Amino acid sequence: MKTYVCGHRNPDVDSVMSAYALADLRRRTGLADVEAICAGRLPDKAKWVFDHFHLAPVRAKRDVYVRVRHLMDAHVPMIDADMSLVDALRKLEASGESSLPVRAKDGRFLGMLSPAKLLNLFLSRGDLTIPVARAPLHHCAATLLESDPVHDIRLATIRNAHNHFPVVDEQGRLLGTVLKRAFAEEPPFRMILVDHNETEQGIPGLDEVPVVEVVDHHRIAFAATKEPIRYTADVVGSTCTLVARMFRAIGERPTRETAGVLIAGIVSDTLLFQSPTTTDDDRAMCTWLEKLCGETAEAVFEGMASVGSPLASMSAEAAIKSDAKTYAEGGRRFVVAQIEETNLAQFHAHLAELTAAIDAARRAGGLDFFMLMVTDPVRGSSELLYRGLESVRRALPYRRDKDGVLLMPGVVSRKKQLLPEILAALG
Ligand SMILES: [Mn+2]
Repeated sequence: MKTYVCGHRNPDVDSVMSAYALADLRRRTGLADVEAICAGRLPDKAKWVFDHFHLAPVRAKRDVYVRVRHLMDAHVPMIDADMSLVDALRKLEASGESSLPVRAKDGRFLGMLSPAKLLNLFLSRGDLTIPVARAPLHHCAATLLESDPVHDIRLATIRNAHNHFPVVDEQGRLLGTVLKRAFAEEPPFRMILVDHNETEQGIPGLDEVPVVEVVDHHRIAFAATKEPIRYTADVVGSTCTLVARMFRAIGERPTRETAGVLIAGIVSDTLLFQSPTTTDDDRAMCTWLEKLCGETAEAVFEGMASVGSPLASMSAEAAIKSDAKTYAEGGRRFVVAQIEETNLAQFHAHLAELTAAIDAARRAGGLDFFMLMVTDPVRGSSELLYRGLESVRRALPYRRDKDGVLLMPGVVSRKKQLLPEILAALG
């Protein structure tokens, strides 16, 4: 039976990485069919980690609802419409089923072959060498769509008189059969939760699937379980710290790649050990993992920080030109450039190169002033690097910080918020 390892909705790096590494550990400890999944879109930083360590990323999955296709019975054969009725009846006999689905040449579902429907044909001594397509077929009403969630149709099928339900895809092509008893069986997969334990925070459909294990570092609000489950929780900075500890506890060494994945989760949740949630155990596990991985925690953290950061990934010259607009207003020529940067620390770290690049661009373009607006779309604020005419800078309504950068809280639009202030400053 399949087991999914999954973190919380709106997944973060710790959720994704702990799922990946725990699936690796469980595979080693003998769980045959285990897959790490991501509850929704894979974060870009997590994608960087998998690329960096040459790993296939975990699969993004919208939900874990049990669907009709999960219940299909592979042992129930299908009858092709051009088969002779005699051969089809032999196949039906051999299958031990009371009826079998018939499919047309183009794959469409035609109806069910059932001896009861053929009684008239037998009694009239009809020719049994005719193709199935010309025999009377049973048209049962309950054809199921493979993508139907089972919870929507369970009651209707259990009440239905038939025991066999043909399953079709969106195009009406026959895919197989679901037997009635499948609806009463346990779901065909299990869940292992990482980095969360509350059902409401989990992947949709979680409440229908048995949870067999939890590894987490959050408050516990887990539902009562029917059977004993494995539950690992502790007050540490990252779920990946707990997974690393579990590797160590049974004498398993993560591969270079899995060690890197675990480091990514730890430094991401602890903000490279700066977060107040950091514990000695986070540092100790990370030191162990660094040896196995051959990369430092700082390097992995920096790599992730460069994702979605134009300042970390391009030169200062390229950054100031990537979205620069030139204006001629009030007898002045000037440029307002804008970049999006979710990590404003990157901006301050690159201030010297950016200033030099801007001054060079001012000289080359004969500009009166040049400003670079660095917008943090997450916080909805910007900071401004201004070079040029002092009179204009002084007339702008923004406070200067100690780096000389102008602070623009709540300002995100160059056109609607910054430009009117510049025009006012030009008088
Ligand atoms: Mn976490």
